[in-house]
Amino acid sequence: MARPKIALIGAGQIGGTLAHLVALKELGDVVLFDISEGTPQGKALDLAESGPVEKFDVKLRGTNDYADIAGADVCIVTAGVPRKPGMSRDDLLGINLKVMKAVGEGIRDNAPDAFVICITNPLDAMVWALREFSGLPHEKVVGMAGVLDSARFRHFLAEEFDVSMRDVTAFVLGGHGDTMVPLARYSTVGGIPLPDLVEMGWTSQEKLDAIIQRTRDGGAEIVGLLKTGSAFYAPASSAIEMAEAYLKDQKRLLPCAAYVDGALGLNGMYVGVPTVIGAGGIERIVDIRMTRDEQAMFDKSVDAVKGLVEACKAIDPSLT
Ligand code: A3D
Repeated sequence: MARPKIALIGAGQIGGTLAHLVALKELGDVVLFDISEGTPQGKALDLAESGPVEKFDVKLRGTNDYADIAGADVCIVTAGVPRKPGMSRDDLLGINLKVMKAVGEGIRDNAPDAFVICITNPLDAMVWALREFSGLPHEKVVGMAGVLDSARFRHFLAEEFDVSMRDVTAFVLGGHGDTMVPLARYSTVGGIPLPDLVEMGWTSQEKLDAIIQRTRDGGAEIVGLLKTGSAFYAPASSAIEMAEAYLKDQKRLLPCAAYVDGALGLNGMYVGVPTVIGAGGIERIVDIRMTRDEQAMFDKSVDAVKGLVEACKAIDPSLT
């Protein structure tokens, strides 16, 4: 059977890391696309030359021509600009919306059967716009944010409790921004919910609140340290987890920016929710119950995403 074809649209920091992970995990052949001439070709060749050492059988090629993504099974989109210190994700909206138009049309014309994972920020608005421009089915276009935000939460919790990250689960929902909603009640260590661990004296409510805030600020913390761009290792790993769930029909339950129409009281919008990813793409949205406080936080996050979508429509009237 032919290897799956994985198109990476954007060959910058995340794009290059994605290509490396795809090769190391032998998930499929890689086409790296970018508008910058030489960048995708150079990265693809450099990575291919690591093959004999790493012992992977994967073809990697770089291109500036959308025709080369033809027939891709998965497209992961990182094209656009990242933020610099002092910028919010929302400051990227104007520039990256134009990029989503070009990318959406490129995917529509060349890889209409692909499962598309968007990473470009501001995430929830960009994945919505990418879906609109591409015209692909909603269940085949999804945004990566919740897996990353939850991974950050899990990392901080594992450090606080001095336990293996493998035994820490966490759930971060809502929009990928300052209003994201880390849900302590649905986050556990070995199945024990965080509020119980506070009662058991494993940590204090103050420390847990600080970890939740650090999770919300997780992207900005890295931007502040790097100064020249934003996080790329953990975002790439998170998107690969989603791509693998699709390619291997794993039915993973992962928080993703998915199109929600009916569940969680939402009518037709993209926002971070628990989903099941399998061969059908987003196969299910998990309609979880929230407490009044959790619902209030989620509603605030939903409103922030709606504001960004309205801003997209104001910039590009073809989006209705
Ligand atoms: P960077 O290293 O700048 O790579 C972006 C690449 O996109 C560059 O190589 C550009 O040449 C290329 N590009 C620009 N315009 C186009 C176009 N029209 N078509 C094709 N390629 C184009 O950035 P990065 O890889 O660090 O980040 C990429 C995006 O991911 C940014 O928007 C970040 O804000 C975003 N990001 C999102 C998360 C989430 O959790 C959602 C996390 C980290 C970064």
